[in-house]
Amino acid sequence: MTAGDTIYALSSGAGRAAVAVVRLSGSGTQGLLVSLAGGLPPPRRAVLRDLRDSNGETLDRAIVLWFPGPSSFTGEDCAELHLHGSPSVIQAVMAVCSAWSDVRPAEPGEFTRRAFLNGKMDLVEAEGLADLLEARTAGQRRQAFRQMSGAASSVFESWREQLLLIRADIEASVDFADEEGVAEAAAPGIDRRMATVLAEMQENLSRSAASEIIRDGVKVVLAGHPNTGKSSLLNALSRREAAIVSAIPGTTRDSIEVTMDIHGIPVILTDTAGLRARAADLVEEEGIRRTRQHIAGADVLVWVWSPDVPGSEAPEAGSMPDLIVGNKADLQTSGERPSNADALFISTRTGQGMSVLLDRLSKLLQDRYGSVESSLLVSARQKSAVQRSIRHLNDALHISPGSFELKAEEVRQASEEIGRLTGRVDVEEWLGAIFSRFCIGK
Ligand SMILES: Nc1nc2c(ncn2[C@@H]2O[C@H](COP(=O)(O)OP(=O)(O)OP(=O)(O)O)[C@@H](O)[C@H]2O)c(=O)[nH]1
Ligand SMILES: [Mg+2]
Repeated sequence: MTAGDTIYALSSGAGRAAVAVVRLSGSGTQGLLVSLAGGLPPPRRAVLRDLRDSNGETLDRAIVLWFPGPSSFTGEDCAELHLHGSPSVIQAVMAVCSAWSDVRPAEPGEFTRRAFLNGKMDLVEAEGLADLLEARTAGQRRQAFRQMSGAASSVFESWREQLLLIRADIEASVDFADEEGVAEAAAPGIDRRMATVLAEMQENLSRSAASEIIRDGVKVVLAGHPNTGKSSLLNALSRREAAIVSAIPGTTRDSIEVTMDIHGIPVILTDTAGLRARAADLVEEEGIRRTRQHIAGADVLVWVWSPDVPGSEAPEAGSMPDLIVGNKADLQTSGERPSNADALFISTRTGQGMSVLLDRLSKLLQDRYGSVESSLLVSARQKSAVQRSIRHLNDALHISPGSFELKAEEVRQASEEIGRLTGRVDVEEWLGAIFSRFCIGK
């Protein structure tokens, strides 16, 4: 990527639509806009203009927006062309853009990348923006918005600032170890302040597993013996024929995943191969091995049994189902119906009990994952950065007060990890913190 390039892209979705948005960024934007629209509109005001190619042919009548840098999304000169959304109009306007020298199609994520490089957003905000664009549920949307809007970043930044100041205090103790009073003045409370930041990080880390689940989806796994109706249940819950259903035990060989939204919580619902001691063949055996893996990795395990499959009530040894569901309630069998009030008995055929099951599942998901929006760490990258920072802080706390240099070094690494988290690691800033705090000019 050459920073000098001007980039353009169709920023709205592909295909026929009422409106299509072509976006431009870079120093060539101004010249291109003048040529296309016959002049530069006032900044940040929507104006209606005829767009013309170099031969003077009118291509479209469009809404044109001009965002001179640095007050733009990328920090560079930017423009938006709101065109009529036909492929022909889009193609004609893009052809004019590409004919301009030093103007080229943008690479994926390049506008956001430029925004990051120009300091318009940090890495966490960029991640939040990416998450927001992918958000499928209300929970995902809220979580992503908090990251994108900088609310999470400001907390991370405050951790980093506190660590910079703590380090500045330790450094001062080193520099003035011989001077009476300075070391003593700086030393008290350093460990306590470190412990406070550490506790805040740890608290966020402990809540982060649930946030990550909200981001990626809760893994709900349907397991049980063959022929109990797991695939039928997956189809009923997802309201589509995603899995093959048949009366032959061992129909499902490979696990099948569907994503769905249960009252704002994203769910990855997985249908698995029925568990039985003797698999019919190697393929089924492999399927059963995968079922066990899914059971082990499930966030929510649903055990499905049915009265016409003897012995199917008892969950797989060692597994801890969150819900046990008896299926085929419509069958007039001599099979025992569970008597306790908690027992769920449904029929995927008649729909009996399905709403109770959905309510129960929804309540379980809400209880566990419904209030996780307060956790700030939502991605594996963010989590591991904080984990590393915590490790350095723990080490720092265990270093004896006399070993200033070692302690300071651990705190430096701890703050650097947080700096990496937001993408703002900068040695100059660190020096600034020390010098501004201690008036070392004396
Ligand atoms: N009577 C009745 N039959 C059902 C019900 N749900 C499923 N079945 C039938 O039970 C049989 C097995 O259903 P599946 O959904 O394929 O069962 P499975 O648990 O996925 O089976 P495997 O893939 O072999 O592990 C099919 O013939 C279904 O039509 C129900 O509520 N009532
Ligand atoms: Mg099946």
